[in-house]
Amino acid sequence: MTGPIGRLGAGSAPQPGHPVPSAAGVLHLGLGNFHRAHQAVYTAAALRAGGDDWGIVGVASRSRTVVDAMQAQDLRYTVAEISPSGTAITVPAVHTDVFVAAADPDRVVAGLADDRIRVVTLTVTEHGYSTAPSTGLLDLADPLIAADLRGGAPRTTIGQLARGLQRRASGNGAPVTILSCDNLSENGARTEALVRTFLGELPGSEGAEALAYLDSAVAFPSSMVDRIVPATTAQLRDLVSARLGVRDESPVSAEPFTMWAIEDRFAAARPAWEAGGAVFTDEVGAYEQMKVRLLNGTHSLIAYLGALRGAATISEAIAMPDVESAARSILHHEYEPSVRFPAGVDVDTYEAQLFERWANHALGHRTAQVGTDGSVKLRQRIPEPALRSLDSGSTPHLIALTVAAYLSCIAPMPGFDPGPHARAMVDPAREELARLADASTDGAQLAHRVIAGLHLFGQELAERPTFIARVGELIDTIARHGVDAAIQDSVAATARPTTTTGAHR
Ligand code: CS2
Repeated sequence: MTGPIGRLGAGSAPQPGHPVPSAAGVLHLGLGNFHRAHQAVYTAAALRAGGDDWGIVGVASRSRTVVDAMQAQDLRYTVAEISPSGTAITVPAVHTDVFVAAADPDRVVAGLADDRIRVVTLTVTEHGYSTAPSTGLLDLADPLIAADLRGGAPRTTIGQLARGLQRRASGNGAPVTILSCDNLSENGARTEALVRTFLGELPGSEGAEALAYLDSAVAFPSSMVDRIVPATTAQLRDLVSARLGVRDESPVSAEPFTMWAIEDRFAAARPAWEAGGAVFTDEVGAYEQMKVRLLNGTHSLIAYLGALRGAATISEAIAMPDVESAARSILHHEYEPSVRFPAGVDVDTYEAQLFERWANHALGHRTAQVGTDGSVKLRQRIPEPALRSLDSGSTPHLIALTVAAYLSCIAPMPGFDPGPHARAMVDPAREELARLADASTDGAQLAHRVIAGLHLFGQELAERPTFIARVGELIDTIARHGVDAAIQDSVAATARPTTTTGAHR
């Protein structure tokens, strides 16, 4: 590139191809890359289909990065759809305002109470729901939740929703829909339960009015979201700026594949997201199960095995034949039998697509990104299919390998070096797990402390000694003989006929 170039803005951006929204109808919590490459793109299509009052107010939780960049660019940014055959660029232009919740917490509450807002959407990640790993319920021991319950400007998503709905209720607020777009099963019902718990925990009858308002005027439909969206890199900024002829400091890249299945249970009006291909269905539960297990569960396995094998990206990892065979094995033997597929979805086609998506080497989706927050993500992905296998008399060797590889990355046994990609993974439980690893003499002890002691994967798996022992063995195999040996062992054990008698599962 030669010489300075201007900055992306309303005057310099390509025309969005839809009316620029005149007002906001959606408040979105979690202004990250996923929202900008998924929901925002569907909203752009909805605006094209009519209804220019469906703009989005985007709220970032703590980081100023995206907010500052978008504010300097008249709220514009680029979506680069990247496949091995090329890159397609669009500028959605659907936001009417953006701000940071931590800097302006009252504005979140005021936004939720504003009757013009008819839909509140969430992409706050699994970590953003303040649940206790052992129970999956609201973590009342979390100091941030405790502080939000005491009062003042709320800092947690659940506190913000509850306080906002309280204010809306006190002004006889109009009906509103809260739509979770995170990778949790039954994400709508769970969000509702968390908000209700919060309101129920308020002193005296402080939450009563809001609870009654929830009964009559608030809907929490579930939704399944799917699009692989990597973190933004300097390389992407350069590529996009070269294509646009102006500088975009905050572009987002995404794979071509995109899917959104939504339960059609809204309290009031909503954008015509079907114009962008969203599916309104009463089978959201089946879509969620299929996606969270087949895509996300296998994704975790690929990320941890890949990182331990030195792979920086998911495409490098899945190109390794033994990682691919582990992925095929977990899909066929452990995840697929645990899933009720939605009508009309062909399993073989869906799985073939998964391998194609993971192999998209142009995307640069990092193993460290997928491996981040494993302590909260795996809780959504592995317990139910693992329990199902155990109950049917077989050991889920590849799910056990997922856990063993995860712990080897985040909490390596003393003397084992998991390598730079594992070290780059961020995890809220990292310190606690590392302490447990340091105090353990072998994998069996570590697995026991994490699964049975901490209940990191819930109460039920905590009581399955066969599973815990298998995780322990595989941690030792990884530390002593390398991850390749652990993959071979797990894949071979899966292929052998089952010998479990059913005792001590
Ligand atoms: C990934 C997901 O980071 C992860 O844990 O499994 O972000 C995945 O890329 C998306 O859910 C795809 O829809």
